[in-house]
Amino acid sequence: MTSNSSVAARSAGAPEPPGRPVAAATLITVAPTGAESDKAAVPALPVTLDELVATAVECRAAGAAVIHVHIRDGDARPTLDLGRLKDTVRALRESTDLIVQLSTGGAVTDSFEDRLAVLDAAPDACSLTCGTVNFGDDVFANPWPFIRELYARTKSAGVVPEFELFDLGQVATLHRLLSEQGLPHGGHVHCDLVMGVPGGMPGTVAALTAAVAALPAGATWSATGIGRTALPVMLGALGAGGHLRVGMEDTTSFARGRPVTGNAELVERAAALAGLAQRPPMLPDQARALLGVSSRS
Ligand code: KMH
Ligand code: ZN
Repeated sequence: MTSNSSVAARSAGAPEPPGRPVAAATLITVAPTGAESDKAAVPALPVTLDELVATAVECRAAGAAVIHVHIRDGDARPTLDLGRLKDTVRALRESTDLIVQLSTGGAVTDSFEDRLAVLDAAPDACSLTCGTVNFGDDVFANPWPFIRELYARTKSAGVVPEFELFDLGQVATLHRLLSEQGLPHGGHVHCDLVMGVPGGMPGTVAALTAAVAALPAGATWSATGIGRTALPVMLGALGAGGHLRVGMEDTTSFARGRPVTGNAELVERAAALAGLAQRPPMLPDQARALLGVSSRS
């Protein structure tokens, strides 16, 4: 048998390879702002509500289905002001059909109380980080009592959590959370591997593979690589059947020495790579069905 005919024989009627199923389409989440970059240093960062809405519209057109939102105050500093959060949710819903996912991570300086209160802005979804991690020179604190309280509140508020995982130990905590409190609102577990944070797991394909192998059965996942790990993580995630998160929260350089000009070009690049991988971007309605987020009536 030639090597070509052996390939044909293997692919005709051969069972699916073992492991997690590869999704037919790619969920792209855009994280446009974050809490870490300064507007003065990164002028293209969307920090006002108008800038955020304009970015959201462009990113939706480029292939995003979910927006992961951090907001800023009038001086462009990170804030969890509830009035601003409510205005933001409303404005994003009025101008796009994106799934609105508010950050409950906020900035490293935010109190647990303020982070819990984010749910009062009634987003479709929220982030929920599964453990404390060194975060550059800072510490992003997520002790167990806070995690379980936040998770319980997502259920009573009817908000779909996305489990943010910065290292392998946080995957173990996710298992602990699910075994204690059961499935999230919406009934589906979706995780985001945040890789390459100084203090968290590295943005490598080896780390990605180990983290994915440890996820709960049936969970779907996306991945994002911070800074220069953005591309290796994106390519690895596409190859391993995962989904993508991109945006200026995680990456402010498009290429070496070339700053990002706007979030849309990061979404366009992710959508193009997803298309090349024969897994084109998912529409928001498909993403709602995947994640268990109710349709907007
Ligand atoms: N800004 C980081 C300290 C999240 O959004 O939930 C936390 C963060 C995670 O970005
Ligand atoms: Zn975030």
